[in-house]
Amino acid sequence: MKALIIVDVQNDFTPGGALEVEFGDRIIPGINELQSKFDLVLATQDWHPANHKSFASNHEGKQPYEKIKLKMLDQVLWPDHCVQGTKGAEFHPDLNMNKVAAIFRKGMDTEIDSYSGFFDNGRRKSTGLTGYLKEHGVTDAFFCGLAGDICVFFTAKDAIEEGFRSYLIQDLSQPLDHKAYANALEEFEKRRGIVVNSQKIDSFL
Ligand code: VGL
Ligand code: ZN
Repeated sequence: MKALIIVDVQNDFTPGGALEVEFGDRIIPGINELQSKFDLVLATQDWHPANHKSFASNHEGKQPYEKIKLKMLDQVLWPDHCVQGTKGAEFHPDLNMNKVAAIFRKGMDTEIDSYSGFFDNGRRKSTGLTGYLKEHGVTDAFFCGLAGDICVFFTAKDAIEEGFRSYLIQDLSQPLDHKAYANALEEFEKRRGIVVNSQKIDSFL
């Protein structure tokens, strides 16, 4: 059983958004097209309270992209983004959500960030995604979305550790930082993750 997991294709990560990924909207038609090939389609949604500690605005004198320690973990401070209930947190209007069976929200705990759709960055709490996938008999998990070097990468990497065959669809993900993305893909493959192109995905389905 194979599942497609669409990571954080939200307004704030697309052009015009608070934490925009350049060309982040260009992957959406391809993601929509791909969905019909999967029996199970899921999505993750970055979903922060306004007082989230990953926001620079919640630290006196700090600017976005500065680095701090949060609960002993390295934390990049971000512009306010994906605040619960705002337009920026909504899925991009062009993303077809009809086939999406469940949405896994993350980043709700003010004290810790959550790049992966499986766990927070300290691996303290699970979102339940592993249990959901296992209960549905999923063996192979395919990931795409935004941002390629951050939430797509960390989610796909955790999928390997959770015992799934994990595929990262390279052309249907867009990174915030291209150099970080190249490093991330290399690390993903070293850990036996499989980087695929949507045009060649049929041989894996
Ligand atoms: C993300 C930074 C902060 C992502 C989420 O979805 O890649 N990046 N929050
Ligand atoms: Zn976030």
